[in-house]
Amino acid sequence: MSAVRSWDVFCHVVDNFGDAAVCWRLSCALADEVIGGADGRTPVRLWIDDLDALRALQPGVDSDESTQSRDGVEICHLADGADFGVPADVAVDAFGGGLPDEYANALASRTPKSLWIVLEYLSAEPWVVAHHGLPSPHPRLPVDRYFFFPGFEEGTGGLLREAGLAERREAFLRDPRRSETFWRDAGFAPAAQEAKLISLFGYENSAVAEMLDAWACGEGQVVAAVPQSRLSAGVAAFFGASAPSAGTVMGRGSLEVRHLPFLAQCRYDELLWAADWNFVRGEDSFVRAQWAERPFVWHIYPQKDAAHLAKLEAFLERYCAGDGLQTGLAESLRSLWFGWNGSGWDAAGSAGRAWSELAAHGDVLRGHAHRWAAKAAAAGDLAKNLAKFCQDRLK
Ligand code: TRH
Repeated sequence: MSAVRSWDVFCHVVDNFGDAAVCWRLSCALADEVIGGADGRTPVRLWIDDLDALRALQPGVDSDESTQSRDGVEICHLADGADFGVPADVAVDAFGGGLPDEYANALASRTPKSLWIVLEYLSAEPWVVAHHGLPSPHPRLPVDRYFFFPGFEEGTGGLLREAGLAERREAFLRDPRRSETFWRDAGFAPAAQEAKLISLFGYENSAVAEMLDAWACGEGQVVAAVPQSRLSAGVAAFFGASAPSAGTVMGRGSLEVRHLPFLAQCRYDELLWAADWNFVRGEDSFVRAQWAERPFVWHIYPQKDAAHLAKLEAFLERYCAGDGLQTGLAESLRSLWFGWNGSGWDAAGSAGRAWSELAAHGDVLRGHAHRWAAKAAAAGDLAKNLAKFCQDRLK
């Protein structure tokens, strides 16, 4: 439990869902950390400018309410004229979106002092640990901003991993009716027992046809579960169809595609846990796939001049290091990841070759994913690390 008694998390939704997703998870986890609120206010306030993005993840959120409470968090619409009241003990400026000037001015002059934390994007690159936790003077105000970096190793801020996650996953996997329940709730009959289940979530992707073709022409039956995303139209185009609606099934050879609605976050976790392989993207689903302990492929958010490929390489370097993977498997995984991220499968059919090599070693890859999750968790839970970091600087 932390001595920090109040938090304000500021979330500017740039695009997609990850900003809202990370800020929501962080806010809920901080609410679990706080010992009773300060001055009668709710200990954790999430100030977010796009309530629709949050509502997609948490269907109970009301997009029209300027303030509402849920799971111990006060959700406040970040809009012009918002009444911020007294700044919290700690203000979290997520992904450097900035704090409103009015709030920043009040924070800088608050006594006792408040902390300004800039929560950075997740990266596996080696430079992160040296930059984590450093203060930097604000250009205009008499206040330091501390840069807090998530990460995969000791000395970084760690990764968001809420209490009870492992237990929820194990309870789900122990339930013999989990698959039937999941598919029924999504509007489908259960998938064939022997089929390999793959979840597909990504951005528009020129490699999608080659990947689907590899599954369609492959030996074993594959069921691809595709929640509505920017990838859905490209999947439908492979079958010569236009934008699919939820509930649509498409098939070719050994491949059956099931188009799902965009799922509530807790349902999406269940899909990641149930699947044999997960194709994920961005930051939050990338982390959730690691906690699912299943082989996965990451569609990293594309950046200009291919800057994202260095980030991809840095993660794969860590993931494939050590005794986990024989060289051949590591190379096939690298080929699959880089091909999926548009750095091109070097020759026709290389997606199929990489896939058939990996699919034949599913058990080894699952064992590796299990060991990796324990390794990635070693840096600790980000919310706990942040609470301790702030407690040490406020006392
Ligand atoms: O939506 P994203 O692409 O968001 C990304 C990240 O924020 C990234 O850091 C940022 O640079 C980029 O946007 C601009 O991917 P991400 O981070 O995986 O967030 C998606 C969230 O949606 C995640 O919490 C999983 C959740 N989700 C559901 O709740 N239901 C679903 O059906 C699916 C497919 C995802």
